[in-house]
Amino acid sequence: MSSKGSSTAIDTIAQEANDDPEAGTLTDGFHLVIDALKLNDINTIYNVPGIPITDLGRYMQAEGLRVLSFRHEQHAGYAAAIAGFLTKKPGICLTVSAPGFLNGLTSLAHATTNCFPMILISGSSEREIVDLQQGDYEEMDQLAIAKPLCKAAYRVLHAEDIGIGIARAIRAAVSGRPGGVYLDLPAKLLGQTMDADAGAKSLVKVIDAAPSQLPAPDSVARALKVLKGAKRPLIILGKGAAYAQADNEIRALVEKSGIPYLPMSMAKGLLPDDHPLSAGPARSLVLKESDTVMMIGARLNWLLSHGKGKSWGDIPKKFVHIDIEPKEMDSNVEIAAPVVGDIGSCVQALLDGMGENWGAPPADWTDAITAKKETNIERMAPKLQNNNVPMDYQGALGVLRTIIKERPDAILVNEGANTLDFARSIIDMYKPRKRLDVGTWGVMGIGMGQAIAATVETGHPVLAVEGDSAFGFSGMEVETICRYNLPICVVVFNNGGIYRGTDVNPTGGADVAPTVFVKEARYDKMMEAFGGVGFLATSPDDLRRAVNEAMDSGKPSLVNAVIDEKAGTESGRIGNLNPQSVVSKK
Ligand code: ADP
Ligand code: TPW
Ligand code: MG
Repeated sequence: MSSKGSSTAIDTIAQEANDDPEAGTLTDGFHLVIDALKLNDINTIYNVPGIPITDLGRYMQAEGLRVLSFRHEQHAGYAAAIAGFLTKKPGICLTVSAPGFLNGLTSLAHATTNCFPMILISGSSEREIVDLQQGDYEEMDQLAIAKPLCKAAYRVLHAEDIGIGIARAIRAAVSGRPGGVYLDLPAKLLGQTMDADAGAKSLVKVIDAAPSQLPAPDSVARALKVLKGAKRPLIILGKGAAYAQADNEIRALVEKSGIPYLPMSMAKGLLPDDHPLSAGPARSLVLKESDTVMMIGARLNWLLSHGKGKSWGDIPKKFVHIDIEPKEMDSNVEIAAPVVGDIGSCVQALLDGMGENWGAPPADWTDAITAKKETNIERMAPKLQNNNVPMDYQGALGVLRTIIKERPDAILVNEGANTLDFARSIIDMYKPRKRLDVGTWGVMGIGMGQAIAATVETGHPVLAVEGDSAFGFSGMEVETICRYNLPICVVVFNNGGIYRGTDVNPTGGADVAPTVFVKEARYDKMMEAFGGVGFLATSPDDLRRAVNEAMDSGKPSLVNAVIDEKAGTESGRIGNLNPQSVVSKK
């Protein structure tokens, strides 16, 4: 590394201290970072080593932190982001400068978009050289680049500010609406020294990092009034509700009010999907026919068609919206009763306000939902039991549905297009925060990072259900899974391509179509290459045997599940979002 640049006051003091036999012991930037993290109960680091943070990772491990090295920063970042979701503590991703930082930045932006607390800590080059653009090793103005993509971004220049810098990063990540925070640590900072006692005193333990935010009493009264007037009420639970860990309060609210609920993808299992008040299998009906909708930790974004349009039908709706972020209110439609606060406090306030004799919604509403659910479930049942070869999505997912029912503690990670959409509706979840997926962006590549963090943070086994394209984005992390010997079973839904494996190049040229992969690829061999167990499954019976064996063994495993290459549809269930050419579609 370059040694150019002026020395700081701290360096000078430290040098004098070293020369003085009477002086106390010294600490340095490396150890202040570690001590600050430990003081705040942050014990796991998802990283990729290199200049200038290789030794930081080594010292972290020496000091008892768990340091997990990935093959690419994006996956370390997705791991950190989902660790934040699962634990309500910021997940930490540690990267090198410029390219490593940029690789991590995608996942930091993802964390922010999904409201997951995460801190991306990147080493950076010499400020003096970067700011004059003199071409330092991996030169980049990382702080400026990170700023628009995260909730907050900080840089620490002096060792004595490390404690404050980390405290600010933690508080920014978890308080209010959680999100991603960038923390820039220049190489020179890590080597700075200072008196150890003064260093210890400079550290900050963050007290009450995410304080309760109680809703205003009149907002609660207004919400109760709107709910009381409802003839066809509906609750929508989003991943903010899962994040809040107010599981008992939410369940009590649903059951006391008797209001049917629809879980968003990552809120599945907050109440078990087979709960009598689940309206999951009657989704279209409840969106169209409801007259009052209470959103709890879910945004009216594209995933809910912005709260209007065809899927919401013609019946005017009144919205009650519980969220910690005041700006979320009226983001897409008028909110009749905004309730701003943390979900635990808001839901408890509603429960208190409902009293003992709240009463159930009109029976014609709940009966209509139950009837629709039963019809849909009955219609689906035989499809889920089919034993077709090659497998279709229903046959393969019918098997995995049973496996999750039998193993409700396992965490399901899921990405792909058809593989995602079918799995989300077919696989029932029974416990909170057991379903992790592509989130708000529908991003491909979260799979292995999420799988790794899910088991590391919770100790539970993981079943990762992956489209073959989706898996490819993070496939090299199977080495990471094997290296740490993690109880992860990856099932690759191998239909030979993106959406389908059947596209052809219309010109007849040598290149295959843009959506098509190598035929009969053997993803199972990738896991075997690193000492894990590979399985090939061509029928639902094979799949059942393989996944059960893998989950029983707890060994890193990959099941290559051969799916009919004709079975999928373009973009799964969101093909309508593709723009259409007026010229032709060949
Ligand atoms: P989904 O994709 O499941 O619909 P979203 O990510 O759109 O969910 O919405 C999550 C919402 O939850 C965000 O608006 C966020 O501000 C909110 N949120 C997150 N944590 C809390 C909390 N503890 N209390 C209240 N709201 C929260
Ligand atoms: C970072 C676009 C959405 S879904 C998908 C892509 C490439 C893959 C679908 O194929 P898969 O599933 O996984 O094989 P299946 O069952 O339908 O065949 N880059 C990023 N994110 C997204 N969403 C894309 C591209 C996309
Ligand atoms: Mg595919």
